[in-house]
Amino acid sequence: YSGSRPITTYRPNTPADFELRDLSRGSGIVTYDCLNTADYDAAQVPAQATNDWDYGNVQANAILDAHWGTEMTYDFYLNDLNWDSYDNAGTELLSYVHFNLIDYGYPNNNNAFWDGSRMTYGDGDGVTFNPLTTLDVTGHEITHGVTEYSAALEYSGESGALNESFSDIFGSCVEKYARPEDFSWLLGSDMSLDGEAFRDLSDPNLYECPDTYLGEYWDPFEEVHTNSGVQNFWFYLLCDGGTGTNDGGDAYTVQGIGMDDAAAIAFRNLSVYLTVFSDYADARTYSIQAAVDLFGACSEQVISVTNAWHAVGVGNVFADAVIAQFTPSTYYRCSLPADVQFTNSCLNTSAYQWAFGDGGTSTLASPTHTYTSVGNYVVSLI
Ligand code: ASN
Ligand code: ZN
Repeated sequence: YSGSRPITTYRPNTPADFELRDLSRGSGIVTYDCLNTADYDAAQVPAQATNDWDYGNVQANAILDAHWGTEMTYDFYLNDLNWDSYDNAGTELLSYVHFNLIDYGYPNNNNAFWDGSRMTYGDGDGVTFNPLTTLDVTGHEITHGVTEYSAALEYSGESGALNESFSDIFGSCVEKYARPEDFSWLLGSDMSLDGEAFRDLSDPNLYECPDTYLGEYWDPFEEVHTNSGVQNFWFYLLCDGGTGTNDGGDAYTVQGIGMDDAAAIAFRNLSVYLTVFSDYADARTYSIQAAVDLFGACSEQVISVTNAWHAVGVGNVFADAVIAQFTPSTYYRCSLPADVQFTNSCLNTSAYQWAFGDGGTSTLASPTHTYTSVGNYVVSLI
């Protein structure tokens, strides 16, 4: 799908065959041919005497797309996001290609999936799709592994929609990273036989996914590949910018900040802040926080992140104001010494000046203070 590309292989000795094993990245990238069965144990690592690989047609070359796409996904995560393989521990990346379900009565395997430790790719039905080994799909599937080892977003409801969306987002980033000359916001377009892709991040409605929270095409049953459209469109607007009116009737204008900054913000949200049951409101709150961390309060990135969420119907436009607010872990203690944790929930802040009411102070974002004598204390945060 991507023309002629350099790949890394392995030759155990001379004159042995070259094998589709890349031992130069992390603990390795190994690509298997399932030989049109659904039997992982029978799968083989392709090997040949010369190191020029071309099986002559797009179907057979799916093995090479998967190998190269996995290498590029590994490089994108390491170089751009400082994340080593799917688990950030460099663990081996295994791909199983030509995985065919005829044995189970499903000949048209129009799917690819991550099962918790490896990728599997079907060959498509030959009518709507060729093999599912495009660059963006490989990035999508491996990102499911990244998500499992970071936020671990539960694969249902809004957390499931976010999980799916992060896979579409970073799948698109992999395509842009490795093949900038032939990038599109469509997911799976390279392998389409009928002109239809799977999804479009720049126009989710085209594939009956919502571009507005609770808007048209929002699925009340919360199918994860549908409601992912909201964060997908957020990411597209954040990268490229745009103006319009959303399904809630709100007019919006978003200045694009480019894919590098947008990806850094989305990844910090995924890897530092979001957790198993995070929802769209959390995605907004913590992507804004991630942008503050990376680019500073009131930066253009913070403004665009906020306004892009407003554009997709999650929260208000950026408010040009600084707001100080916090909550204590408790309002009273019955014994001394008494630790109280203060968690700030400020907006647009970058520095903190606390006075705990007993003479103690702190400049931490969310400090803990120990009270050592009985009394009422008024705490202030500037
Ligand atoms: N290809 C699909 C995906 O990665 C498989 C699934 O439905 N989980 O989302
Ligand atoms: Zn997925």
